[in-house]
Amino acid sequence: MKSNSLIVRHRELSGFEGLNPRSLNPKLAELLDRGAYILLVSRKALRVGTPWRKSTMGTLRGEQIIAQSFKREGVDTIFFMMGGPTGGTAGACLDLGMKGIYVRHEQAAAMMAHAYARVTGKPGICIAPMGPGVANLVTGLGNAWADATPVIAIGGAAPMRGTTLDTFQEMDQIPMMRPIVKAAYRVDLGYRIPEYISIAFREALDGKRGPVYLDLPGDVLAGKVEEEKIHWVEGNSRVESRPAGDPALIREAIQFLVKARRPIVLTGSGVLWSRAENELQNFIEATGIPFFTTPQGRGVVAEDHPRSFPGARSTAFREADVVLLIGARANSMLSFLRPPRFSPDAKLINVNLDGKEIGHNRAADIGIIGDARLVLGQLTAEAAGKFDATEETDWVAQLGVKHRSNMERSAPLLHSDAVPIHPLRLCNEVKEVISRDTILVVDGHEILNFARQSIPIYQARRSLNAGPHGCMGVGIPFGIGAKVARPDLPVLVLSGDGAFGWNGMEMDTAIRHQLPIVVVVSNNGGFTSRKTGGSVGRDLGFQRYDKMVEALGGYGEFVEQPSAIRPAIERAIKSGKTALVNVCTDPDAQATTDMGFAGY
Ligand SMILES: Cc1ncc(C[n+]2csc(CCOP(=O)(O)OP(=O)(O)O)c2C)c(N)n1
Ligand SMILES: [Mg+2]
Repeated sequence: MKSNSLIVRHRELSGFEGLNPRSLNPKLAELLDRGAYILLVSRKALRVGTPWRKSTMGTLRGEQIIAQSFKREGVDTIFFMMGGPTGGTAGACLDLGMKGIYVRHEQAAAMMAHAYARVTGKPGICIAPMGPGVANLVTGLGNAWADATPVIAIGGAAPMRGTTLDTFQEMDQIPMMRPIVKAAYRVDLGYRIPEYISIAFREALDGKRGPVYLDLPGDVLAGKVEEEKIHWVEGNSRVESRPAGDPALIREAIQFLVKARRPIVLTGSGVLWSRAENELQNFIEATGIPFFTTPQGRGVVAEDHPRSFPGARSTAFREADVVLLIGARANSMLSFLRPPRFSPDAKLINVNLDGKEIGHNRAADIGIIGDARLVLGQLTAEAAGKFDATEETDWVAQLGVKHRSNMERSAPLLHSDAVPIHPLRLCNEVKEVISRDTILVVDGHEILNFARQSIPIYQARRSLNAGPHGCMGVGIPFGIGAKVARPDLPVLVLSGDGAFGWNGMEMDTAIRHQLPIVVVVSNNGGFTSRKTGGSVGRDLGFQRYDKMVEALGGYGEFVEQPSAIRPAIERAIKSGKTALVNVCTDPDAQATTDMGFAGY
């Protein structure tokens, strides 16, 4: 906080408009005359950071140009932290009617923007103050990069006129960001701000999505620019056209699939970004081919569809003779598509918008560059009359048997009355209590793996998790970002007690902004199972996270008995508040996973 700033608390404040801050406090009036920023804080409603500086007619400050450029790009929400020199940028965005969510840690702002992007399909926006604030964005932006998600981050920077002077919080921020974003630019001239914002949007959304970082020096943000000199980006500068697949390769792909005895369709987040869920379902129903998704691409078709066999995933991957991969990367989530997880003899048809992904880690027999929606439409048209989709082939029957036997094997634990509670029992209660359209966020290790096996996802953009980066701490910020994106949908966060710790303080953010997310903590007293994590640095104790949330003004429940789980979650939902249900689970329960995360 600048030394010439002052925080004014005003209980009855209902919004910034119409309020003359000079009337609140004589000391404030004096500071305002000297060009101070003003931050207004209220527990009920708030507007933050509008710099109460007079703007000469015909000029705009850099921060106002950013806000106007965002508006033209359709931005309706920003996630931000106050502080110099970007506080005025957030204020200018709020002045234009955007919703502002202000956080307790910049990492969380980046993660909220990430979830917002995954749920809406639009880039999420986060704004952080310079130096340590920007450094705190790194984990969130790195995670968005690993998850190929469009986030646009505005970072404050020390003024250009002070570069190299060791000015306050001066740091060379661009090199810090470059490896974890698609593009990073320092915005050096105020009149070019709209061009940089346009570049950021186009870069974030082009092909494989990803985060973009813009570095904004304080003097560019505060500097005035004559309006006629501003390089506004007019008209449609964002191309929405999608590439279709090469028709000859589409024909070849269908010939492969017609001849296949054990084909599978394997899809990733590319299908979600392209909004190709209906086209995928049509293709599956036209061909009868069993389908699987990456952990991040779940829900694109309901997982209780007759061609969904999640319990037979390992068998299907190992024995498939033709794999049709669509909008998914051959990364660790899919064991690089290599043996022993996949057969060395399997034929691979790889469909991706980004040609660089085709052939990565495993050569493709057919590589199709194209948008998932268009290619799936082409494949369905080409498949007409060539498949008997209703036929229960030996392959479908084999996967069905395997799926059912695996489900039956876990049934006793799903219904176990043991105390401490088995995490699968907790997952089963969550599964029973949530609606099909709930956005489910899962964070943690054992609990993530248990939930993956036991809670189906039924719709597109209803599942968020720690992602291909396995980034602990996303749970609460993802829940908040998802709720802001879709206030009409219920949001439930299932989190490990360890994972909760990273951004647990964001429960305060949810409470302040009246976002009724329900967080269920699988509290096994530490990081991972005792069997996985050993004894070094594992134990956290069975902390009362529910009391912490109550103290912040939310709703809390503490559960030790299996039969008490569901009523507690139901009461939490009914409370209409930001809620946390703290469920003590078995510290020795260890999930099995066939992911081989660290393997290469
Ligand atoms: C940011 C980050 N730091 C550390 C790790 C390493 N890590 C992976 S799982 C895990 C513990 C998760 O424990 P918890 O959230 O309690 O879930 P549980 O396994 O106990 O269900 C840790 C520390 C990570 N993946 N991400
Ligand atoms: Mg734990």
